[in-house]
Amino acid sequence: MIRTELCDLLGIKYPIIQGGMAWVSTAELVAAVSEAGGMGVIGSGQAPPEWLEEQVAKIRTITDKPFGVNVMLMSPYADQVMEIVARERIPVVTTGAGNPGKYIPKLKEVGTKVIPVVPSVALAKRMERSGVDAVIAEGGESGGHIGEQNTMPLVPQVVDVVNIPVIAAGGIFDGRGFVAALALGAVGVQMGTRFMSASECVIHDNVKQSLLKAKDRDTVVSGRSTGHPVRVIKNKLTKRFEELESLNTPAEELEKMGVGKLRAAMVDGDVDYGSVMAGQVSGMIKEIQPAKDIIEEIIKGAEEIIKRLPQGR
Ligand code: TUI
Repeated sequence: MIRTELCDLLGIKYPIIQGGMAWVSTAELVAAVSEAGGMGVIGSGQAPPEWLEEQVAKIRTITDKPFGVNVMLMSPYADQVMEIVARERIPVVTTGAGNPGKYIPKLKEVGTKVIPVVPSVALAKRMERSGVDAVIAEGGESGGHIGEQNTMPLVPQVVDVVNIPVIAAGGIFDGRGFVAALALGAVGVQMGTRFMSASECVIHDNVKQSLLKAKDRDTVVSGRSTGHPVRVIKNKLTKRFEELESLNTPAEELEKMGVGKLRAAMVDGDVDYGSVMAGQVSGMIKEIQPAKDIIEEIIKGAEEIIKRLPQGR
């Protein structure tokens, strides 16, 4: 049985957090992950606060286990979403795409644990000083909006400079990646893409089929020129972006083109012209299985690896 201080910090059985993905991490998946002993996290993306309230209520009808909310800090609703989080006494908030500093005092006051995603050592240090409970060091192997560093060098550099728990994310898929993360000094992992293949995940079947078909080189980083690079599965949209970037199309025009594309993929199943955000581990997805099986397979795999590892004498 693998337990780490993350289990105690969050009140969960296994040190596995599900990435809070917009249009992907809805009540069904979140409840399934939490019920299975991990930490399910709602992806609030750019959703209005009423949507979040509905999701929270729905989860509470399915499970009494703890769950979290991911707040995408570039959302126009971020302030209102944070108010809901505080009012509903959500146990954990993860944040992405920005610095959650201004929200921390209020969240601490109501007892919500705050765990920001940090793409760099500098932000990790700043977040520790602001009083967060842990950080998620996320490498560019991840799907969606990414920073410049990769997981293997980022995690130990963050571990070396902070005294709070560090969770590893980006490129982690199974027991092998999980043990590697612990070896780098992390107390647990956050996984997004792997949970897109959960049977409880409500994304359109076209996206699940794209994941099942994906090979190692099928994700690309798109939109670097906009300042908000995203890792997605290669398709007609990424090709169009590349062409427009090579013609020096202004960033604002490209940003405009991206509006609504994540929903188009995840909800409507437009895998040609939608933004199919997914990480480099997409190439490892071979089946659709319940979240509980995913979590148990990772833990069992990790335990076997730890037993087999060469013993230092
Ligand atoms: O946030 C994510 N992944 C996401 S957000 C998203 S929606 C979106 N779509 C297009 C453009 C922008 C957002 C899709 N996927 N992961 C966590 C993450 N956070 N990755 C990188 C960061 C990050 C970047 C800069 C965190 C903090 C940060 O700080 C800058 C600052 O203000 O210091």
